[in-house]
Amino acid sequence: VLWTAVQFECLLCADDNRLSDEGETLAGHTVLNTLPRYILYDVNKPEGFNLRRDVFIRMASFIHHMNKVSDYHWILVLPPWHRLYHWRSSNLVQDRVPWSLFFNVDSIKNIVPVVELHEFFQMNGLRPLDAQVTLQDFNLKSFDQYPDFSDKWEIANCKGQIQKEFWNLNNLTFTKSLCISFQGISTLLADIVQELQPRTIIFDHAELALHNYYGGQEYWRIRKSMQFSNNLQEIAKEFMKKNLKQDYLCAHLRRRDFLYGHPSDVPSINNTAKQIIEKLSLMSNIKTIYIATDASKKEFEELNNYLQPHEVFKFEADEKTLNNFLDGGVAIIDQIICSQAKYFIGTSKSTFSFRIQEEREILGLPVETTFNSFCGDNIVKCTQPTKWRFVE
Ligand code: GFB
Repeated sequence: VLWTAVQFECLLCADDNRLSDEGETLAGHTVLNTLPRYILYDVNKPEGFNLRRDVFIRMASFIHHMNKVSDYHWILVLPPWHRLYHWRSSNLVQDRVPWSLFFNVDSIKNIVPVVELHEFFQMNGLRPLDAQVTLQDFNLKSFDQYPDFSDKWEIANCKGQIQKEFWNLNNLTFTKSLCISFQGISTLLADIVQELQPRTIIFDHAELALHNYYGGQEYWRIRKSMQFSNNLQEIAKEFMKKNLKQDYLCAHLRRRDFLYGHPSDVPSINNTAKQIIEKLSLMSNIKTIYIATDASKKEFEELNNYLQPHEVFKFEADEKTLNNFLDGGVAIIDQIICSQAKYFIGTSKSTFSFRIQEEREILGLPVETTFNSFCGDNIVKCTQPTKWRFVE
């Protein structure tokens, strides 16, 4: 593949700790081809794992676009997973986790030119990045003004604090730093790159850049490439082989901060159990229940009691699995198991549930077994998730 060849060339400049343009001489070698340029990004700190996966797709489409419109070859640097708010095991060090712990990065590389952060450092050394761009919203000037949804960006005064140290790395520095008010799709970022002409650039708050075409062909091509790592797939498979010998229903029950963030979407434990039992009564062939949840132990036990005499399973990581694959890996194991269930019911508005629905679409499971979510306690009209169908 093209970028592998180009990367190889860039290894010449790794010795030198600097990137160079076409024709420059580095350590006695003449670099004939244009060397790649790199785009790094980060996302608003409190955002969870599964929204971040979505932001990756937007940035991957941006990289595809850059490689169509620019004379240079652009590579996206995968932002390490770092101290996510929902990763609660305080005894584990969950800093700067590479994508390869969770994903099959080779599969992603077949579709998107990406490198892990440590690979970028091998190429770039300690050379400062040419630009740090902090994206921010436009100010709404007055209440009576019609909202303007047109795609636009402009260099502006910084509204909030800008990030000084990405992923706690004090050796990642920048030659210049600016704030840009931004509204639009991710490919609009290309205009910023065009203006600044950097060789290396980092965008912060990349979540502000929207999808070019959510649910389109390119979206699914990138999404499909984000396969989970073989190790995690193996652990899930073993668990299923041992425990889930018959057809099972998976319920994803999002609680904790969702109880405050989306109170009307999360049913009480008792009502959750009622909704699961009601579903099962309509499907005579399913008797087993798998629960994926971030609920506390006490809440899970309460749910389990309400669900008796059904057979109820939940994945509990042993110490070794948790140490090796961290909270993020355990969450993915839950997602893999739910993606293969005979029937899935998730939590409304949870991106954790959305990603399971996508996985099931990729697997080609019947649509009516996938796009289902729990109804909140006092909801008059309980809307079900939009059916985002896989397109090839
Ligand atoms: O993934 P996520 O963005 O989904 O964040 P939402 C939820 C995190 O909680 C997951 C843990 O990444 C896991 O770490 N978690 C949730 C679970 N459900 C499960 C589960 O079934 N099993 C396991 N093992 N872990 C949004 C957040 O969460 O909720 C926003 O992204 C904000 O930052 C909002 O907090 C209220 O879309 O559900």
